[in-house]
Amino acid sequence: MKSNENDLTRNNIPDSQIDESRRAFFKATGATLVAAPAILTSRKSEAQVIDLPPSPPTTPWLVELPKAIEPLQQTDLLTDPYRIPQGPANTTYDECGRNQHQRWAEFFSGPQAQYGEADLYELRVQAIEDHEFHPNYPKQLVWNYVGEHINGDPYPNPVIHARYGKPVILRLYNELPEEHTGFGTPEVSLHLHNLHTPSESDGFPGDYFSETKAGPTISGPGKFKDQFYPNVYAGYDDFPKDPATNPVGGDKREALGTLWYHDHCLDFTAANATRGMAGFYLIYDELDSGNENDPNPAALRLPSHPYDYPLAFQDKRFDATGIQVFDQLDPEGTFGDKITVNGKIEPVLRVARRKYRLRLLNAGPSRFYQFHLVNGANTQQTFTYIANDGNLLPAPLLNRTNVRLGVAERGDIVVDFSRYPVGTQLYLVNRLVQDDTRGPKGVQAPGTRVLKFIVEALPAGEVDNSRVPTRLRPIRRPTAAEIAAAPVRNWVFARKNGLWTINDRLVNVNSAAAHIAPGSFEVWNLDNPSGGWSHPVHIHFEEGHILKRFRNGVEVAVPAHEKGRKDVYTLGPSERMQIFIRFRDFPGKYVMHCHNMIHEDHAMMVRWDIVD
Ligand SMILES: [Cu+2]
Repeated sequence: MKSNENDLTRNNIPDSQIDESRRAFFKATGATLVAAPAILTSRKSEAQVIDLPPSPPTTPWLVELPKAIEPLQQTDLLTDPYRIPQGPANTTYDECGRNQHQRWAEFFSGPQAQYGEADLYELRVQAIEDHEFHPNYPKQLVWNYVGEHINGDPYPNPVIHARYGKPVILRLYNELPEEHTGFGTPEVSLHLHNLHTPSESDGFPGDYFSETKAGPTISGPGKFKDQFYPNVYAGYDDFPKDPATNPVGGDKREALGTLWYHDHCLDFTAANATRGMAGFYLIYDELDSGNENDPNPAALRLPSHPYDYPLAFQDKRFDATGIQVFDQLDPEGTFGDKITVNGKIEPVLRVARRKYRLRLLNAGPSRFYQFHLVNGANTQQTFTYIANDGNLLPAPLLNRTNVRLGVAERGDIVVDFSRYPVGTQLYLVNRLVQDDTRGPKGVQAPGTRVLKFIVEALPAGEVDNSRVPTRLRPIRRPTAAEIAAAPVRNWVFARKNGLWTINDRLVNVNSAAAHIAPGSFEVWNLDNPSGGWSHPVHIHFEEGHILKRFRNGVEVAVPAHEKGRKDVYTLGPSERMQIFIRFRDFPGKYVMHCHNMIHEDHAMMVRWDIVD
């Protein structure tokens, strides 16, 4: 658990002195109050990591996922006059000391939000006592974002449906117990990956809060924090809003679709996210409208709700009694040997005989996946790959057999289950071999079955009008002139004294390593000279274009699914890549980090700022 005193200490030390020993001190301090079920050794050897016994066996296919995942309903935040969302922090009524929402007056008619101006949601981070990962394991404590289901029940880690042109204010209450047991820390910073979000709502790792504690980059603790998501396209300054020609504002080629939110608390992202703080945020627009029967000729009419189905995969480890364990002190973390799908181990999803859009998310903390769809004889089935990292590709990739996902990467696929008779059983398998948190080793069939599909008849009277057009979303690629004119920045991802560094430095949220002019663009070289580790590098706030990839110094082809816009750049061993990225619309502090959350927490992260 962090203390204010420790945070102040870290605040005041220059970057050069935040060395490994001091960092180890913080991590150890952070763990003194952690009790079972966390593993408590302060520095474990590799041998000890390997000695961790495997998770107890589970009987597959005992639990079913819901056939439909309803979106979170809105909360009325406007009836209590003291708690109406507003530009500045509402510290009088216990909001934490966040910075003022940027550009508020461009989205709201007055100092407070009015009815109809934004979609309003409320989530509460809570300790849930009775989560069941699998019927063979005991019900256990998890930490979830809890909303309210449309039927009035608690709705853990809800799926939020948003729309370009309609801002969202998400009010997050932190109701985690201050004195807690197990891994994680009860301060939170919610990051919505990778919406074009103003800095103060980005879930910057130093912006964590609880009722009594505040991170080094916000001004005070509080019970809640409002996050403002303008839901405009990137390029808002360059492509101004116009009621007739550009009603959303920004460059519609920059639209995102499959996003997810998770905790991003400094030093504890892996622990908090794997303890259960992660959910989906899906955003739609005129093109990707979320309605397969949309009469608008511009609409793509991809398979839509309830046949637009998000699936989050997490790797988890359980002790001999079936309770989840995680070592937040070991810089190599805890490698998960059980894969949960939307929080369940080896679940079944009953699907109708029709097309589905499956949104696959690697929600970490550190395992990579290569998913294949197979039948009962392990024969590969084909599907259409339509989006990577939440960005629709310019054109669908047809007849694909696999989706490879680094941590935080997303892959949207369309599977046509109408090709199979009723009763057909199919499996999503992971064929990527990996046995520690350093990275994947190779591909091996038949792989591990993580999800079973059972094909059922289409409900009576229903017709599948969905389609996958030959063109999806146009892309604005950087021009040769822009690339030639772009300043170049080099970032080296390396291991140092058992921790992880970027350009030889551990994270310091108080100091930016790059100061970037608003509206500018740059070429970044991301370099992983190590032969031993893979780093799925995530850059907040803006998507980039991969220009070139190198392995052992030799240029290699950029795979087709990486030729769209990206926010996770997976660097394999001895790999380097060159990317082009713009910095637009909302100045402030952001980060780049390895999204192997274990590397991120042990301290492979760098702050960069957009500043005038
Ligand atoms: Cu890494």
